[in-house]
Amino acid sequence: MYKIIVDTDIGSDIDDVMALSYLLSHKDFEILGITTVTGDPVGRARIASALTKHLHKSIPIYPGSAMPLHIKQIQNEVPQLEGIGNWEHQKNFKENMELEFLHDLISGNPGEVIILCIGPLTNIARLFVTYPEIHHLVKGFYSMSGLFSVGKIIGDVLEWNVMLDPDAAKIVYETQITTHCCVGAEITRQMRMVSEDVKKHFDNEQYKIIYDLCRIWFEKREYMTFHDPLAAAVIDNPKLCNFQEGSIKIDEEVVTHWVPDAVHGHNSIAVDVDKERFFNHFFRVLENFGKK
Ligand SMILES: [Ca+2]
Repeated sequence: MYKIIVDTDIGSDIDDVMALSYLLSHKDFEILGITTVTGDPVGRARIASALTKHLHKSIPIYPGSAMPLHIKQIQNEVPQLEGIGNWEHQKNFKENMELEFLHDLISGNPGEVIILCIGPLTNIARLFVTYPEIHHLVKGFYSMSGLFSVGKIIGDVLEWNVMLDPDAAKIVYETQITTHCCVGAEITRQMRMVSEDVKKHFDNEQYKIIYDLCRIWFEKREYMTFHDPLAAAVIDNPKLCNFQEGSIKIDEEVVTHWVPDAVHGHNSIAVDVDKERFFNHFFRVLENFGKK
């Protein structure tokens, strides 16, 4: 059983809904807590609670940082809030308690807790700064963040989660954790599916809540990219990707760089992915969604 904390910006890109649904469906994951990050963290917490309540799971949810450490927030809106209108959800949350909550979970389960960060890294950076010894007690840290093969990439060279709070990303990347694993955008971008094909999976009674949350996405976009679910899935299924050891650096333009170094590096990144295997695994796990 994996004890996991999920730190998420659920409510913007749709893939956080997919990642959380995956983890909630997976019999080998025990979600100890959920924290939310970026603009309107309470709105994001409400969306997460709609999923947990629907599945009758009592998982504590704490809204975290609305603002990056030093720069302006550009992810203020939570478009998927529209999707929870008909679904029961928690409306009030304890605010400004997320760091204490994370600290208590990790120190109460020393060496057992895995953190999965699928949003900007603000909450986790603040945790590591506020409690400078806590990272020694973390079993593993996984994130969907960074973009590492810049030379080979056509299009954007900046990755969203790092771009929204590069100062936080730098702190987290420099923190030594036994397993410190990033799945970068050049890998997760490959996990793309045509919206019509995604709809075929979720347009039925079992997945009605997921479908409602995706509705706005489907209206406006032809594709869905499963960035965050891949970062979640490699925790229990590391064979989905090959990984390399080394160090992550962030330059002044907020571009992430990868320095392979199996001896001194404490980061690891995914360097490839088996897309078919991922989707087979993902949808197999989702078959348990809502089933006891
Ligand atoms: Ca996300």
